[in-house]
Amino acid sequence: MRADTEFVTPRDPLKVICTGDWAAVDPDGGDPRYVRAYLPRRTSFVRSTSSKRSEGQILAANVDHSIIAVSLAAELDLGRIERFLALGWESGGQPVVVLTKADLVPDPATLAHLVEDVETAAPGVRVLPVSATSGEGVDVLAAVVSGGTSVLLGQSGAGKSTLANALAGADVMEVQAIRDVDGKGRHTTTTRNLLVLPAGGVLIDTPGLRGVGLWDAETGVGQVFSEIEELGEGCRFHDCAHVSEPGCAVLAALDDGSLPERRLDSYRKLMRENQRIVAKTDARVRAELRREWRLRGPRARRR
Ligand SMILES: Nc1nc2c(ncn2[C@@H]2O[C@H](COP(=O)(O)OP(=O)(O)O)[C@@H](O)[C@H]2O)c(=O)[nH]1
Ligand SMILES: [Mg+2]
Ligand SMILES: [Zn+2]
Repeated sequence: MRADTEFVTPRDPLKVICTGDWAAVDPDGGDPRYVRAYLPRRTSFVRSTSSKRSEGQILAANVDHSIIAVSLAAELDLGRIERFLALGWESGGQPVVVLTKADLVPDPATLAHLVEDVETAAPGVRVLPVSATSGEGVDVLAAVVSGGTSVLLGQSGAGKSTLANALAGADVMEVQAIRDVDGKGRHTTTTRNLLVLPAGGVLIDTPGLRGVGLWDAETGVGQVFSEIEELGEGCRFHDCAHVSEPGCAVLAALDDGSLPERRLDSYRKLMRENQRIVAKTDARVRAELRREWRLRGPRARRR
């Protein structure tokens, strides 16, 4: 346990108290009650704020499941799902993909195809079609989220708040009034909200994230593309870049068609993006340290 004030008014944006953090409250304290300590986080869900400033923003803490909501009303964007998955894995929890608005895909064969497509982009991840309208899959999802803390992620308009209401069994979250045909939607949910579910578990609804930047998510990216990383272990050179090296198992899998080219391209893209962010962050941290030393210099000299 730690009760340092630095945790409450931190310089590091990742130490800001956040939805999902646990606090020890003094039961004998007066009114308002005093927080005695914040419990250390088990996991945290972080994205980078904007492309200009290289800062992490913590979205949720102590997440056991990241529920990635993807609307079946819009065309599937596997690249975007992979990006959410990378963040989900990196947060330390188990990701789950829910394909929302399944009532809009009445043909079971078409739905099965869509699920399969998403499964190729999500090894080790459960892909669950759900509909808040028909109730399909909601009980399964309720069971998944009944243990621990879950965070709902996905674009604005994906149906997160509607799903949160279905799981809560009450209209607690505000849902977008206008039907969202292009999947872009407006941001109705502006704050993060924590719900205690009747079937057990805690659910955090997030505002629609139009862009999710990776934040130091190399492990997460690796987990999204676990089949590529596994193939890479069979390459002749252990530092193989899978570009033109002889004996490359990844290129061999591309050639024989067992690895889709889209997957390899997406893997490279997310890895590159992540490396850029890490490099930028390192530069920012170095600059901050230099500034601190400059400020500290004269004072130290006076002493
Ligand atoms: N057909 C259908 N529409 C849905 C379903 N769930 C949500 N919607 C609609 O999708 C829109 C966006 O929903 P909302 O929950 O606000 O999305 P959020 O931005 O991800 O929280 C609303 O107009 C909902 O009525 C569903 O299961 N089926
Ligand atoms: Mg919402
Ligand atoms: Zn290789």
